[in-house]
Amino acid sequence: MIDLKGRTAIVFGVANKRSIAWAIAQKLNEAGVRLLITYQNERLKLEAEDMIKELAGAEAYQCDVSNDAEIDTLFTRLKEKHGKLDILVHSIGFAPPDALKNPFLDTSREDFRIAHDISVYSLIALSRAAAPLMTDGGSIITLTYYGSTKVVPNYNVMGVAKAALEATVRYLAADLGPKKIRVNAISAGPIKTLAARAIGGLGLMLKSHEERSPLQRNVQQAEVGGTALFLASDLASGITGEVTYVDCGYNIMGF
Ligand code: NAD
Ligand code: 0WE
Repeated sequence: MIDLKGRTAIVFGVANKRSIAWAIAQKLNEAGVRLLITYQNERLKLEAEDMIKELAGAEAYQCDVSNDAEIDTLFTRLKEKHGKLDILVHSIGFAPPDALKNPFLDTSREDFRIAHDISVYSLIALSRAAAPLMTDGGSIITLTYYGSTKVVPNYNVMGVAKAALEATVRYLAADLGPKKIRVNAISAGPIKTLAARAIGGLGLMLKSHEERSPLQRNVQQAEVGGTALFLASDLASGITGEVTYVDCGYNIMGF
């Protein structure tokens, strides 16, 4: 049993109970971590406040990561209220829908900018804001996908953004290593969440994963949560700048 009593985590990217961020929050909570959950906007507020009732001692805050002022306000409040932070989970990705529908060649400058701002730059901004609160060291975890390294039809500009995210993990790990802050990514296999359900052909993709992955099934949110708990814990004290695949082995196959 991993025991993280006395630690505090902030989790970004909870939209509903299917969110990978929610499964991570639950695993951390089971290990005794105090949870601060953030939701993107007013529309998601009630759902978030209702969900955190399941987590002892949890609090919910609003934060749109495309807005520097909101990030600033959030971390000022956290510093006042909690002083110290140990774990940050970044489980956010977004590209405008047209960019995932039209040919990659037609990606507009604005859609490229938005995808990278929300899916990649936000990790830099949040890490910079969190680092001064991680006075005993810390663990920063983000979520990526196989489309960063191989072409997955329709993943398009998100694949380019995930490649940049994985490189960002390495550069942040180098900057923050001297402060004993580790930065890692989990590359999850496809999971039927809100972000994934909006995609046409998800059913076919899940079926093909089931057939082709060594474990012959799809991965579940809770398994990603378990890996996040490990990466957040001292068991992973020697791991930083890495991408850990939690995909039932799909990525190792050549055919
Ligand atoms: P999800 O829809 O539950 O989570 C995406 C979250 O991003 C939502 O909570 C949404 O509110 C948040 N978000 C988007 N724009 C934001 C903004 N401007 N400010 C603050 N929050 C914002 O879906 P999910 O599948 O749990 O996705 C979480 C992460 O996991 C993403 O990075 C995604 O790329 C990654 N991922 C998902 C899968 C999958 O198949 N579901 C696989 C691998 C990686
Ligand atoms: O990272 C993701 C999802 C990212 C995502 C999803 C949406 C849908 C709604 C980013 N932006 C948006 N914008 C929207 O308007 N995944 C890893 C899940 C996913 O998305 C795919 C996939 C998989 C898997 C898109 C195409 C092909 C496969």
